[in-house]
Amino acid sequence: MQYQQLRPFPGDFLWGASTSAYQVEGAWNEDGKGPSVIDTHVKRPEGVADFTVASDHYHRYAEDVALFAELGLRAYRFSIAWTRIVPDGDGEVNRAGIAFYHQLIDELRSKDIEPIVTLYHFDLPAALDERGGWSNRATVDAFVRYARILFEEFGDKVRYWLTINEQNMMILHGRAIGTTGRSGEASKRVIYQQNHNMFLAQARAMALCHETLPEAKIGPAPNIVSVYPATCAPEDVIAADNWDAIRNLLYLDLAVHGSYHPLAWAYLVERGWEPEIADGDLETLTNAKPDFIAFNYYSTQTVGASRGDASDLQLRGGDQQIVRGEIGLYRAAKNEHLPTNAFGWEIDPVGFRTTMRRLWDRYRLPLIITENGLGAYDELVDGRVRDDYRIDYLRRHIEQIQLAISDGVDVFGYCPWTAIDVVSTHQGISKRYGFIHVNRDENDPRDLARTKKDSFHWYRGIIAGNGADLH
Ligand code: BGP
Repeated sequence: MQYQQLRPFPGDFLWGASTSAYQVEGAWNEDGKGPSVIDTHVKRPEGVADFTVASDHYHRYAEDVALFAELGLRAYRFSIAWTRIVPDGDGEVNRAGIAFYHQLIDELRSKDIEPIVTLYHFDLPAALDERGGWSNRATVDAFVRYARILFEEFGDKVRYWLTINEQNMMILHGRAIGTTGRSGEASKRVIYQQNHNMFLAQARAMALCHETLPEAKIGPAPNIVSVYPATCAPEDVIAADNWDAIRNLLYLDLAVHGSYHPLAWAYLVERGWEPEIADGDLETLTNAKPDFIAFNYYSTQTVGASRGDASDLQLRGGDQQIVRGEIGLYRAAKNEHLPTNAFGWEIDPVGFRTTMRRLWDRYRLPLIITENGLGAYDELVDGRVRDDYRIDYLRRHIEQIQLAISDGVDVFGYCPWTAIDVVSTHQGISKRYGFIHVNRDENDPRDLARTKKDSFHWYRGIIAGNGADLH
């Protein structure tokens, strides 16, 4: 639909930005923090930065929050490191870790920045991983206990909670992004049991949040793409539906309705990967109701009918945004209409609108975008980062939010990835996303000085005008 007049962004729209604990904080073993699977198991290619120092936000959070305030952020979406709060996952509580997040949240609130807190963003405590990780149902109890600690500690300061970041990517691409730890080096059957256990953990955390914090809101945060058929051949449409069910709807239906999407379940049964469902599980899943859907959007994906052989598969193996293909199910295809970024991720602003429309159509829950952004090889030249390519990317995506709002979709916030440069999941610090440049490279942490990029000044203007100055 084309409009004569677009609807404005709501007055209380949460213009924000995102990070995650292990990618931004550094201080990986300080003040009592325990190791997570990221510290013990991530295997990086030679010369790619690790997460030990990251962007050193742990020590520089006050300076960073002052910059976020200057940027005009109304919200900041970050994660709490489980291993700072409970170093071994389910034992002693570490007061120093709790104190850090009190300071961070207080700093944000003092500047009128709404904290949006992810409970778990890829960094499972290594001690739990040693005991089977998500294969072990005791990890579900440990997660709920950890959630309870956070709700009790921060419940009077935090209104928006996210359960698990990109559970679907941990299941589908855990090896590529390095989130599996030891327990994830398992068969698909085991991994889909882990998936089921994570759904239980999420459901119980949502129910607990509602019980203990009636004013708070909580939701899941999967990575969602709209899936396009490679052509209008009916077989390609079936393939697109297959992949949509397994990649997106499995996770969304479980979070919202507490039930397995029928096509995804048929797939699991066909492969012999269906999880064991214990007595009471289905009740636990259906009793939990999210208040909103948070989702991360970077691109769409395009697939065709399976040819039944290795030509279905993407040779590079795939990652969060690069579709992999699966024999007998769908074939990875390239969308000739879309450009790609420097890392092979397709760029599709219009697909963003499609994704918002589809989510609203199916679930009728308010939406918040908790990640969206452009990874690029930024260069700091004479104290300036001229990232006009990022401005262009963000502008074109924000325009599509306004179109989706005009279509009648309830979108209440946008938190692009990232507020400040962080270390990428598997491609180092050279793949930058931030509004604020951090002076370091893969091997040398340098002075970690902060510099506002051109996109910082641009986004500040967009927020100040509540999205009215996009064009
Ligand atoms: C998402 C993750 C983030 C983030 C982002 C960009 O999948 O939730 O943690 O890193 O993608 O991905 P990458 O770092 O691989 O470029």
